[in-house]
Amino acid sequence: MQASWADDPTLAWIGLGANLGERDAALRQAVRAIAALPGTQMRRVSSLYRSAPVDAGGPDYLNAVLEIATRLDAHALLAALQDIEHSAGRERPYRNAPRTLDLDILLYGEQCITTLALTVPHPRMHERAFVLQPLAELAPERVPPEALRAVAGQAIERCQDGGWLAG
Ligand code: PH2
Ligand code: MG
Ligand code: MG
Repeated sequence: MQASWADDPTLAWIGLGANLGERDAALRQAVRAIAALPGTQMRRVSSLYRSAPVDAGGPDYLNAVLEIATRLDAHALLAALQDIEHSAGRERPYRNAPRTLDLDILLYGEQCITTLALTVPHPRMHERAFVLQPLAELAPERVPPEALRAVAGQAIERCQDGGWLAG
């Protein structure tokens, strides 16, 4: 059985997205819930971005990235994020369906993880401006400039600085 609790905290970056309901309220509530997880400290949050759906339909998304330090292992963190999505009314009628809240582990320290439940780094993060732009604000060393250039054509607008969290 894998340990779910480590002695030293690991830096992790979480992608937040919503395109249904009160999107900004859902993202704010999610940040509060993540910061309250056991062994977890919120470090920084990116600006808030509005982005057109990529490989998906429905209304525009609000997206941001959150940096945390956590003693939860990656699978325990995933389970906790799924609980938070569920509490926000997340439904999964089909792949990439519009959603009230999506929380994705983008990076978990330097770890590469491939299990049935979880792939880290997030397998599609390098194709998505709505991940790379906010992540580059917090961890530019983890975002190759050529990846940012490759997504430069995607429709995305920075709508608020990190103060969005205060509401
Ligand atoms: N999430 C998806 C699919 N497409 N597009 C945008 N703009 N933002 C998202 O968060 C997003 C998406 C699947 O998780
Ligand atoms: Mg996602
Ligand atoms: Mg997801």
